[in-house]
Amino acid sequence: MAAELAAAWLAFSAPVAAARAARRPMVALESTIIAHGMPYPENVRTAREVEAVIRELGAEPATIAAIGSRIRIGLSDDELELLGRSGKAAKVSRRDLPAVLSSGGLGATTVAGTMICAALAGIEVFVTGGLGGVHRGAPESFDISADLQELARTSVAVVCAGAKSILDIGLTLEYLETHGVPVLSCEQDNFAAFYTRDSGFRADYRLDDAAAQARFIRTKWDLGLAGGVVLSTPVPEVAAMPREEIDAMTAQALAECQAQGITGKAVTPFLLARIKALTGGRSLATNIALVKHNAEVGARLAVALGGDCGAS
Ligand code: PSU
Ligand code: MN
Repeated sequence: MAAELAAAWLAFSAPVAAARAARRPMVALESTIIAHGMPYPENVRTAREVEAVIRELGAEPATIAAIGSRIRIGLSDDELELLGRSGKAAKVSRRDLPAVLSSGGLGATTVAGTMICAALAGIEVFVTGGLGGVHRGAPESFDISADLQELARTSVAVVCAGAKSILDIGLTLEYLETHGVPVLSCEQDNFAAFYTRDSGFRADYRLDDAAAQARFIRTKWDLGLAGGVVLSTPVPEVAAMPREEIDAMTAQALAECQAQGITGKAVTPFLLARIKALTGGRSLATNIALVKHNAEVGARLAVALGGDCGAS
């Protein structure tokens, strides 16, 4: 009954509906990164390129947003353009979904919001840029992304380039440990740090191979251990930012954020935009490169989960 009620809020694009009917592997994509994480027109262009990467590797991309009182699973070019260009989309996390759907507004889903929608749509793999996490100064501000709590409860694998260095990555990993969320890494032992490859913190398990990642994830869910899995993969070496530069820019952006009294859901978009400006646009190129690389890793995982292991 509950599932039927939820299904009435979902609307699938024709390509995603076809992939579902044929039980082909699917990969969910978020829309906050489009509406709030990158400037126009790079945001829309990147969204389409990321979808193409996933298709090329044999999975169907499903970009998710709230449009016209429906959770849209799979977006047309016009809908991507609307999200990326209008500047009017709300940033939609768990608490915001009822508001945007009941009012018929335009909503870009965060990692947390997209995980919920992907799970409702039966999509097991979700590709993003970087996870939200525990913000620096969280012991005072209480600013901990709802992404982490969603990972604790919703059974979707989230492929990311680690968490942004604007966060306290050590505390982010502690929080995930407390909530029993496994953190996998591929291509290196350590958890990634978004603009840079190495956070300095080890991931729980290194699994380079998609089949091994799929076996781990399927085993967790077969055991009834609900909740997400994080799969971290580093930004390709050629696109990584120098660590000293990103650290200095991050410190400056954080100071400006505090001085301007910016709080709540506005913090992350502000920091991303300031770091982009302070690096003369280079952080945006890094951001785009890492999302595309995540898409490759996510597509391979979706194929592995959909293949040998069999969808449950
Ligand atoms: N990673 C990016 N760009 C983004 C985000 C993550 O590369 O824009 C977004 C995601 O949607 C994530 C959100 O869920 O930032 C976290 O926001 P907050 O810190 O307010 O929870
Ligand atoms: Mn926050």
